[in-house]
Amino acid sequence: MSDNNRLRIAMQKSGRLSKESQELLAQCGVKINLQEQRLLAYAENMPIDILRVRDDDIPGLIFDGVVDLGIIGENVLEEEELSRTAAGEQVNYQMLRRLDFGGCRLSLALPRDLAYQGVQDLQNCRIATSYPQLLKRYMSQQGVRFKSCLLNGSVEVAPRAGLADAICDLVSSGATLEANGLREVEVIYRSKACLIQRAAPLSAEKQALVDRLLTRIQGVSQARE
Ligand code: PRT
Ligand code: ZN
Repeated sequence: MSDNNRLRIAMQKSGRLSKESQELLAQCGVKINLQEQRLLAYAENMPIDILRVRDDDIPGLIFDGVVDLGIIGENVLEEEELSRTAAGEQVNYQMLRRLDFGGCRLSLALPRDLAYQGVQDLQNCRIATSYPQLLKRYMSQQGVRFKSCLLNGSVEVAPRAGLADAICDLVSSGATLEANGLREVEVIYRSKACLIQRAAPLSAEKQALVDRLLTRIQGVSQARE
């Protein structure tokens, strides 16, 4: 990778967070020449390198200190944190700021025609999800036992396919649940994109640059209110 004096920022390459992550940096005055297929992009006017990866890789890159800053959904961040903690690892990072995009909720949903009175009704059910740790934490707080079915995509078809009784998936408009004959019954986690920093201290120059970016992000967000 390029020289160590440049601030390394990881963001999603392509997906729901990419456009607004790029816009956030643009609003901070960072001029990036993004070439669609490239993993690495360079800022023209500041000592910043952009690493464009799958969103799932971003928490680990921060926890391992491989990059300095990351823009990531809190859902993915917290799932990876819980997963590493469960594996006995220590996880350290700094939460710099919640951002104004990427809003969604992680919800439990059931086939529409199934009766539901409360989360106790899910006792011993099989629940399909891409977020087993967040689901496990919620269910143990509620004192409800369940069986997990890990799917990294197409979670919403699991009940119809006979793989699970219920699902726990991200929802924004609710259209996907609706289209699959499912009903949202509990919101277990609310997420937004956030800006995080690795735990190990940065050089004085890099930290000064991070502080300048944060001031600009704050300015942009206040101007919107
Ligand atoms: O390729 P890569 O691994 O980087 O991307 P990805 O496919 O894993 O993630 P992506 O781009 O789909 O989402 C990135 C992040 O955006 C998520 O981790 C969330 O923090 C945030 N986000 C916000 C969402 C949604 N809204 C969302 N609606 N992520 C996913 N969805 C999906 C959901 O899983 C379901 O399939 O959209 C569907 C539901 O949407 P509605 O509008 O029909 O309710
Ligand atoms: Zn992903």
